[in-house]
Amino acid sequence: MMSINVTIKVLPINVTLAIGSADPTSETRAACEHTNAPAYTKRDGALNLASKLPRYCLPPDLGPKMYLGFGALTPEGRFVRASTSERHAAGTGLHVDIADAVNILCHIEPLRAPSWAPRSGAGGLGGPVGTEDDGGTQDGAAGGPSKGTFYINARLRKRLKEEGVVGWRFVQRLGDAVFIPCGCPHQVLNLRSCIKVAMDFVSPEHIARCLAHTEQFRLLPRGHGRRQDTLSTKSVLLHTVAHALRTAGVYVAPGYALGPPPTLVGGEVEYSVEYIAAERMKGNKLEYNVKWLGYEEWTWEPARHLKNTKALLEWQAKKQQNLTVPEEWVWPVEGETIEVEVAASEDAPAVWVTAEVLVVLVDGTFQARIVLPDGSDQWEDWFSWQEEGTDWRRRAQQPRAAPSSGAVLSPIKKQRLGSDDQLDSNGSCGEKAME
Ligand SMILES: O=C(O)CCC(=O)C(=O)O
Repeated sequence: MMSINVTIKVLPINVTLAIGSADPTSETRAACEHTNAPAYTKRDGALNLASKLPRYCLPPDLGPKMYLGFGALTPEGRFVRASTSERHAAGTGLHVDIADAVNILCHIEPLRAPSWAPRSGAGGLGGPVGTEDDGGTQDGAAGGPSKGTFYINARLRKRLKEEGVVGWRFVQRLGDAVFIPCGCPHQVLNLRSCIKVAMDFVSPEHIARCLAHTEQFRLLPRGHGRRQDTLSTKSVLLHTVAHALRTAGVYVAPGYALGPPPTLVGGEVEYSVEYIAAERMKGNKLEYNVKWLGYEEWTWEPARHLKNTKALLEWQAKKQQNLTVPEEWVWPVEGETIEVEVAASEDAPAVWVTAEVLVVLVDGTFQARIVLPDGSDQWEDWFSWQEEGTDWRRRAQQPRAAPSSGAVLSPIKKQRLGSDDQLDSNGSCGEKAME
């Protein structure tokens, strides 16, 4: 596929956007995130409430989106006399969005602008019920290609004014990032052919409005295109409240978040890494399998996320030690049942429980799923060939004891106790279960 390179100049970075390349997503996203309000526009920005959704929730589609717009002006700076369908391509009709958005004008075709447009070049033109001075061409209801059915032209604008509805009109210039608040009716006319990228976010200031619009969309008739909650607004709100309570140390919902609250570093939310358990190449990029401190969760993270962390140094040291798997070692196979040692706390006696081998890596480490015999809990953990006989063993040996219901156990090598959530209903640490 042909690829066009466009340089986007958005402070504080310059991004080269490869239009037509296989995956321009990361570049467009970088452009949208590096606005002058990254705490809002970054996917994990502290003031972007969508970032409060936990990792186990499927995130809403916040973009980035790319708008490729045809210009409404001729090279001489007059409005084109075009067919309705062509006019559709020169703008986006009147609509409201359920999320806040930032929209950046990245590229404009090099053309002469009309005398009234600013010298630096105007790509898009918009604002709540504000439109072009159309010179007679935009005379009807012209909808955008996907959004909005109506385009408010000069005649309709006049009528709206008589009803007391007025809006603003402004020109978006090359490199401008326009913030469009959720629920704000707006339309766009591209004066010149241009490329814009946009990204959605959910600000604390507008979450109430997001909810109100979600509610309105819910009441639309069945089958209506906008009768959907694309933002998962209520989930976002619920998890924001949970996050706030947890951060304030007020309340932690059982089983919801066992981990310590994340910290804010440079306006970004950061979680603590407990340790790295494995690495892999995805395409030509190195990724690490990360265990998050206090969370029963593993995620694959790009190497850059782990830069300069203690966990990475420890992982590299461990890899150094693990280099040679002894020839005589019998490799576990995926699906094999083994036993692993688990304990409720440092001091509690250990018990062996069965686990299923999930993945075996070439360095002699493997991941296993541990399931408590009574089915009350299960989790995944990593083991290595060196730990055979201490942290795990083959099935032939008899289990020492089986834990009874209600006990909350973790592998001995990774103690995770410490929060009230892991106490049993009597407030004890499940010692009864170990007897
Ligand atoms: O720039 C455009 O053409 C449309 C932008 C817009 O209306 C939006 O992002 O909601």
